Amino acid sequence: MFKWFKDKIAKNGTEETPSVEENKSEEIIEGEKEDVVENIEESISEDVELRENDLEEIEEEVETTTTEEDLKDDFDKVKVESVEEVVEEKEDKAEEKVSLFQRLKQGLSKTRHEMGVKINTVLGAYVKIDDEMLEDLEDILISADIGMKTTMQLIDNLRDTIIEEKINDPSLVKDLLKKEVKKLMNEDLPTEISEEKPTVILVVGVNGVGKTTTIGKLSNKLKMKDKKVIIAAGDTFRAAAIDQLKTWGDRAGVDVISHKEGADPAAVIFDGISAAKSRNCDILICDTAGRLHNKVNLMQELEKINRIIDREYSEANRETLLVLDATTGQNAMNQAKTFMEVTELSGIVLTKLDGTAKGGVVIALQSELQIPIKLVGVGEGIDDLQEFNMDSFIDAIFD
Ligand SMILES: Nc1nc2c(ncn2[C@@H]2O[C@H](COP(=O)(O)OP(=O)(O)OP(=O)(O)O)[C@@H](O)[C@H]2O)c(=O)[nH]1
Ligand SMILES: [Mg+2]
Repeated sequence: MFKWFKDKIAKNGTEETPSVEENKSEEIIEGEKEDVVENIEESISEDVELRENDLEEIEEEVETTTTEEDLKDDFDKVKVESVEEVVEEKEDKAEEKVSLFQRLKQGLSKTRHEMGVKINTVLGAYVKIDDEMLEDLEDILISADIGMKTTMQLIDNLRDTIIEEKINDPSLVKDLLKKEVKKLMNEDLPTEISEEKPTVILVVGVNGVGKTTTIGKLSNKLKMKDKKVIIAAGDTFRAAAIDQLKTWGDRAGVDVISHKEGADPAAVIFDGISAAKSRNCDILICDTAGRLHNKVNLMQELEKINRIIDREYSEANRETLLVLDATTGQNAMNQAKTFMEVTELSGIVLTKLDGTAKGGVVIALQSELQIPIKLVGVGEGIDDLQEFNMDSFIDAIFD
């Protein structure tokens, strides 16, 4: 188009125009100029139109291809990122599970030596299953504090299964025994502690079993789950008990509501409830005294505390956890029976499993009392409290 214009100019500029025609052609030249201008305008507008079309086409192309690809890329990126995140999260959880299990296994090593290792030795010594072998198993279970009643029931059930399924190989017996233990312990019992807002957890048990320590560990555990926790120092028996709880509260970063030594425990719980409400807490944990002279005293005190909670915090979910010291073996069973007579229990915390070979008492407690073990203490550290998992526990003591 510009070439045409250049040609025209060149033509006009180089042609020798006859001078005679000069005057007469002024009009013609003027006309030609107009033609030239018209042509230039036409071609410019054509060119603009063409470029506009090109631009539209390019824009359209860019829009469609880029948007789709970009979207796809973005989507893929998000997909990859979220898959990676999920994988990472799963790996973290698996690692956490493994380390929890290792800690549990380590904590239960004494019980495992008393049970799992001895059971392996007995089963390895027999070529076929007979009554003598079952008697040897019975002795091992009793010495690991599973208790006479639960042991007899386990061995009877095991014998029935062996006969029913016509099993001869002693190496299969351990897995059968694990299955029988699980059945007897009743997998359907609710093992989780209520964490729904608002919840009151009353912690009871005789002195020295680990109530205060458990409260400290549990507060920390709940706090790590972003729960707002508050503690009421309901054991007013000794000033040291209140100080001990405050130390745990500091460690876990949780406030402790307390009165002076000798104050009415129910009044402390009352203040604890008010604080839990006004500070918008999720969970209130109440310590109680274990040093009560007799069953009547214990019953009266727990009744009073329960009345206060019912009256002042009726909307709260309730947990009453009985703390038992695993090192006391069958004595823990007797304590549980006493507490069941004075108050309703929603779960058991079994402490000091790390220091005993009597971990089998877990099986007896849950089977005979049908109260779920909810937490187990496997050491004195703040992280040494675990949610009870029946499968992990059984694996940790039998394998
Ligand atoms: N090894 C071990 N020691 C524990 C565990 N739980 C608690 N203890 C220890 O047991 C002792 C008693 O614990 P406390 O928490 O004071 O017991 P308590 O029931 O509050 O006792 P009172 O306040 O006297 O009624 C402390 O030395 C704790 O460190 C555990 O799981 N393993
Ligand atoms: Mg205490």
